[in-house]
Amino acid sequence: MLYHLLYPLHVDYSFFNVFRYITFRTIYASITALLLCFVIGPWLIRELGSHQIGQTIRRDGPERHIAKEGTPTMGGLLIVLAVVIPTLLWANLTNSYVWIALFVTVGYGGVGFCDDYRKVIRKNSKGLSAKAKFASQILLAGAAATMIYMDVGIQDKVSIPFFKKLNPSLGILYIPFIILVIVGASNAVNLTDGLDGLAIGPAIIAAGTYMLFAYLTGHVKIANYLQIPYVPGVGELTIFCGAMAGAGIGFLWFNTYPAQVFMGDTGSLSLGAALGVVAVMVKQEIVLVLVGGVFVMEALSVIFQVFSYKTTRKRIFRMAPVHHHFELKGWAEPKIIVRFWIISIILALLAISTLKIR
Ligand code: 57M
Repeated sequence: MLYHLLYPLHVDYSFFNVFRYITFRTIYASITALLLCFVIGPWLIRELGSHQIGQTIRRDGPERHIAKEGTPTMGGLLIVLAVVIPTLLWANLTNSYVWIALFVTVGYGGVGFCDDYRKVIRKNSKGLSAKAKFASQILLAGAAATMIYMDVGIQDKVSIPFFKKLNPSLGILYIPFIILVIVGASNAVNLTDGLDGLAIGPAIIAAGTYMLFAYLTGHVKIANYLQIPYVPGVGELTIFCGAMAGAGIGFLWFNTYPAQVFMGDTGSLSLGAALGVVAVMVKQEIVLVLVGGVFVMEALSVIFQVFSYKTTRKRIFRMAPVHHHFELKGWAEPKIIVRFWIISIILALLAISTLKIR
């Protein structure tokens, strides 16, 4: 909105030229997201608390979680608002990529909200049924995939990290592939969200990494120089990613150990899906496995644990997802969290290096 209102003034006042630049608007989108969190956060946490929108803690998990009973949840509302509002303010709203990213973020936030609402307010401990949740995720991702494939005309070629010339075309299979990326990312972030700051830290790092990818992919000269796919207009997603990183840092202010609020499915599903859809649109889909390596590791720990238990009746980990394993080994919560952040930073750097090592 600000872009549309203020940039045209550059004809009379050259200062307003600055609104043309994606870099400038990204910085201010991040700052706006942060400020929104600081302004709305304390009020929202008070409101959630006063309406007793607090977490019920399962008794079969690590014992130390029992002390977290009643921590306000659904803090993801803050994340979604702090992503959407700055994007609407600072991005070019005639850009389809921006709208698809917002559609997925709000859509998955809505699914998460329904789940949290049923769990917390209607005291239905199971929330939405697994089937309903999965079906809504597929439907939303399917709608986004169709828009990406049909409307905005993104090529169905997938970039394989480390291989400059290997870009297989998936044809119509690109649609199920996109669905897999979005739904997979969303559920992996959800599984990771089990310790204070554990999901939001890697999400901030991933948003920062995709902020860079979006900028490079949308810049014709840099994209040609790096020999990565050039996608005209996708640079506007830099602003969306900047807002996501800002919203994440703002949320971490309150979610850091010991957490004053949890994001709930409202936050985890929307953040994961947002990362997935951005990865697809900036043509760095496969490298998401590396950028979001902590989320992948958490999801794989569950898959291996379930498989091993079903086939051999033996567990690989003391408990999955793997953060519970370290808790049960006696590691302090902040130690697990910060170490997972460190792993995320290393993986993000490796992912960025794939731009050159090809
Ligand atoms: C999300 N939710 C947290 C909070 C957060 C298939 C199976 C592996 C599924 C998995 C599962 O249910 N995952 C879904 C995990 C929960 O956090 C809430 O959920 C939101 C995210 N969706 O925002 O609202 C708890 O996590 C803790 N928490 C924090 N700080 C935070 O900032 O401390 C969350 C955010 C919160 C709080 O305690 O209550 C969760 O862990 O439930 N299931 C599991 O993870 C279970 N694992 C399991 O059964 N493993 C088995 C098999 C199936 C693999 C095994 O290893 O044998 C464990 N989860 C819990 N207790 N809580 C089992 C024991």
